[in-house]
Amino acid sequence: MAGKTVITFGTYDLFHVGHLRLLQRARALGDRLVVGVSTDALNVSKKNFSPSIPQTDRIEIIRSLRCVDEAFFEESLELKGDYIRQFKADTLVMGHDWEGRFDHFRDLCEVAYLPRTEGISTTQIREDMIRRGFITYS
Ligand code: C2G
Repeated sequence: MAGKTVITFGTYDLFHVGHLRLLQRARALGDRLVVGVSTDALNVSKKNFSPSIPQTDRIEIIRSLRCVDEAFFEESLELKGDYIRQFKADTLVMGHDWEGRFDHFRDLCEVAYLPRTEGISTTQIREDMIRRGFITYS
């Protein structure tokens, strides 16, 4: 395939501008952006976290973005190498909170860690909504 394919992964729960900017900057590193959206089951089993927004809605939002060419469900954290090969990715992009954690994929593709947007996160949005009494945790 002509051009450079960039791949990135994430949950993108309660989609916010930090997610958007990361995806836009990832897309700018190549000609095609493929996004692995972590499934609900993966979040529950590996991160002990149940997303507020179901995976079918999360992937629909990601697919609708102008900067995203293709999205698929990331079923397991251990399959990144397989996904890189499957989509013939030239570059893996991750947020800088993962710095160094994916360097072993450098024999498959380039690996880039991009800075996160300061001051916003899904956790912060959830906490703010709880503080305001919009949602409660049982
Ligand atoms: N992000 C960002 N700025 C923020 C918040 C998030 O740039 N303020 C980026 C993250 O670095 C990540 C993407 O947005 O690249 C998606 O974030 P999450 O949904 O929190 O995904 P993450 O936990 O990094 O999942 O294999 C998937 C991994 O579990 C990555």
